[in-house]
Amino acid sequence: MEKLEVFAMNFLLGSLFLLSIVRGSVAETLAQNDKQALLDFMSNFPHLRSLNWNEQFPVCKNWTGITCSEDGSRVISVRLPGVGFHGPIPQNTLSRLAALQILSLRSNAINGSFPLDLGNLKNLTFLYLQYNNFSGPLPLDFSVWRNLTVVNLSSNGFNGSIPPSFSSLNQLSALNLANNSLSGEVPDLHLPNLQVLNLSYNNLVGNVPKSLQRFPKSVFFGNNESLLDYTVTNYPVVLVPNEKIPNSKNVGRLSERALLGIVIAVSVLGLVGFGFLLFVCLLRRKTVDGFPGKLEKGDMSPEKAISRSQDASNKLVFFEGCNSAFDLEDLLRASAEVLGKGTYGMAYKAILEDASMVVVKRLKDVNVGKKEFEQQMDVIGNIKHENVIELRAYYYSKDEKLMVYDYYSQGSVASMLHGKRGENRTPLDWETRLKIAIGAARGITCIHTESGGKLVHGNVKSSNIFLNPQKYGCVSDLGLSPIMSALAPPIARAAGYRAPEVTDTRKAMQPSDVYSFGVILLELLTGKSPVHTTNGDEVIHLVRWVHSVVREEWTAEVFDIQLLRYPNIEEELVEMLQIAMSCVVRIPDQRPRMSEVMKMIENVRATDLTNGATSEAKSENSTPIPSSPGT
Ligand SMILES: *[C@@H]1O[C@H](CO)[C@@H](O)[C@H](O)[C@H]1NC(C)=O
Ligand SMILES: *[C@@H]1O[C@H](CO)[C@@H](O)[C@H](O)[C@H]1NC(C)=O
Ligand SMILES: *[C@@H]1O[C@H](CO)[C@@H](O)[C@H](O)[C@H]1NC(C)=O
Ligand SMILES: *[C@@H]1O[C@H](CO)[C@@H](O)[C@H](O)[C@H]1NC(C)=O
Ligand SMILES: *[C@@H]1O[C@H](CO)[C@@H](O)[C@H](O)[C@H]1NC(C)=O
Ligand SMILES: *[C@@H]1O[C@H](CO)[C@@H](O)[C@H](O)[C@H]1NC(C)=O
Ligand SMILES: *[C@@H]1O[C@H](CO)[C@@H](O)[C@H](O)[C@H]1NC(C)=O
Ligand SMILES: *[C@@H]1O[C@H](CO)[C@@H](O)[C@H](O)[C@H]1NC(C)=O
Ligand SMILES: *[C@@H]1O[C@H](CO)[C@@H](O)[C@H](O)[C@H]1NC(C)=O
Ligand SMILES: CC(=O)N[C@H]1CO[C@H](CO)[C@@H](O)[C@@H]1O
Repeated sequence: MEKLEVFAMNFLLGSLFLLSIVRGSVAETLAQNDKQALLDFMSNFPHLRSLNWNEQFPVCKNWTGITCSEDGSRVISVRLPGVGFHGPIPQNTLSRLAALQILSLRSNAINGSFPLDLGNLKNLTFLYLQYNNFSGPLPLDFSVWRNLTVVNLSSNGFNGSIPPSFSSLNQLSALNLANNSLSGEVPDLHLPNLQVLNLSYNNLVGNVPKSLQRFPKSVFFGNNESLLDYTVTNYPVVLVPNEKIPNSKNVGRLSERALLGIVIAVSVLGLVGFGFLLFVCLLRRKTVDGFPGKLEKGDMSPEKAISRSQDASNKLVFFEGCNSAFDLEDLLRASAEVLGKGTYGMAYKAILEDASMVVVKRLKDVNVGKKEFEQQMDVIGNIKHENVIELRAYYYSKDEKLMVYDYYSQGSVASMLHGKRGENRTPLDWETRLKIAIGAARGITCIHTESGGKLVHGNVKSSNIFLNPQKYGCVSDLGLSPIMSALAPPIARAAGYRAPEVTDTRKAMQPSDVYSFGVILLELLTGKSPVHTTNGDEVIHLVRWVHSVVREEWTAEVFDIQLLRYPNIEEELVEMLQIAMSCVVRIPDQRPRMSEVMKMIENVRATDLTNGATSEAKSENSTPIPSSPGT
């Protein structure tokens, strides 16, 4: 640590460049035509709930229900379920969004006939218009939408016959025309990829063509009895987890097929029919807005805190605080996008009907049986702390293991620190970084004291840390390592966090969490990723790099230049660096315990206050950091 003192002196004496960051004006690259089309759509379409479509704000980033292509140049998805649209869809509005792939206007009160001008949308892939009041015939020629994969027009007033042109949709995997007034015979539809069909509750007559006799009779209920006069051939169910996502701005997105796959798998596993309402615990607003309505620890025994749905074999198990009901399909598919691939599987964002959002994680390579899985979920689900992201619900079946969490819209600390520069990324000030560190330290400390002090987070990294409403760090994805298969030679990024003694991820211990947390502190201080490459393609490990810089006494170079704009925080930076360095020492026993780390970090700012130093960051608009609320 002497080195560090020399280093600190050096730093203080050294020349500091206070860089003023020129903030580029927020560039809106979205085609003006798309923006205008959306504005025309909204202003000509009466609706009950207001939309936050403010012309001043960037469409792609900020407008509810809109998703753009990766380069932000075109709108590719419009999802506006339950907004209270009424009357007919205004013509020549949506049809101008030529790159549109997903259109969801389900659960509104739209009437009039099918908007034929949507024929312009050659890339349309997912069409959800169910639960409206459309009437009249279906379009004759569906072949104009060659990419259509899911079509849901159920619960409307469409009449006339089913167009045989559906046959030309090679990609079609789900077709729901149920609960309309369709008449005539069912055409012979040769759709090899069709996996979900529902034609029930129409006025169809005649016989079911051979090509559709693989579907169960229930998909024809509520028509002329003559339709039920066939013998079901094999009903093949294939899980189609196609996680390749077309043109989107996030890592991956809109993997509707994957989610559909889940739905199918789930159906097959005992939830056939949509009659089953599965209840998902959604956190109440008050909990979102600051966790004051939290349960007191002693309030409820773990047994009581967990309520289970009635189905005996496979069920969505949720933890306390349930006040909303959704069916699983609503949760998984209706408005889901891929958030990204995590250490243990894909994460999806599901936007529920009431506009609240949850994250659904689909675990891969779970390595334990049901009982052990459930036990671990109970342990995780019962951790209630404002700096730990709460597990809302989970689902276990042979083929699918899902976990449901709250969604944090600002994204992870990793994306805040290392995300692409641009409209959405402003450099994190020191105040914010300090609060991230304090919050995360409190969260991990809480985890380490749960379960008789045995629980390990096991996956501490900046992409698993989010900001709670008070802007403090909040940790996620804990406690999974013991139930997952050991991670083989780690992906480079994960390796940057892993303590040197961890060879088997399943056997991670608390000191290895401390190491990983130290790496996060270094990330916050340096603004650099744990493993990154230099211009010369040399791979740099953050911990080694910081050591070498400190050794060489190239002091000022270690800190993120973004931080050097704030005066009078050098001491805090140096102090934090010392804490970080103590966490990343090689020998596990020599690392401080997490509770000690937490106290040290909490003191970083306290010292500053007693010194009477004021920092720009503090005087701006932030409140002093309160001390630990006695966990
Ligand atoms: C449709 O999608 C393809 C492939 O993603 C793309 O090349 C094309 O530009 C899109 N069409 C329009 C009109 O945006
Ligand atoms: C659509 O609904 C409105 C009332 O919201 C009604 O005045 C209008 O006649 C309806 N149009 C059609 C085509 O049903
Ligand atoms: C739907 O339209 C029919 C007439 O076409 C009307 O009787 C009914 O009230 C409408 N339903 C809603 C929910 O607007
Ligand atoms: C639509 O289908 C065509 C042909 O299969 C394909 O080239 C194109 O990329 C698809 N468009 C999208 C948006 O996936
Ligand atoms: C059928 O559609 C009507 C509206 O057209 C809706 O009120 C009703 O809930 C739907 N029934 C089912 C079973 O989906
Ligand atoms: C469909 O409904 C409209 C009224 O909404 C009616 O004029 C038309 O004749 C119907 N078509 C068929 C084929 O039943
Ligand atoms: C279509 O919508 C209905 C009602 O929301 C839903 O029950 C059904 O699962 C959906 N089907 C498909 C294929 O998306
Ligand atoms: C088909 O749709 C009807 C009406 O929405 C619904 O009651 C039924 O459960 C659906 N059947 C299947 C097999 O999805
Ligand atoms: C059902 O179809 C048969 C012939 O396929 C017809 O004789 C009968 O009238 C139809 N029933 C109804 C209720 O439409
Ligand atoms: C919903 C949403 O993201 N709204 C944001 C739009 O942008 C303004 C300013 O950029 C924010 O204040 C809103 O919260």
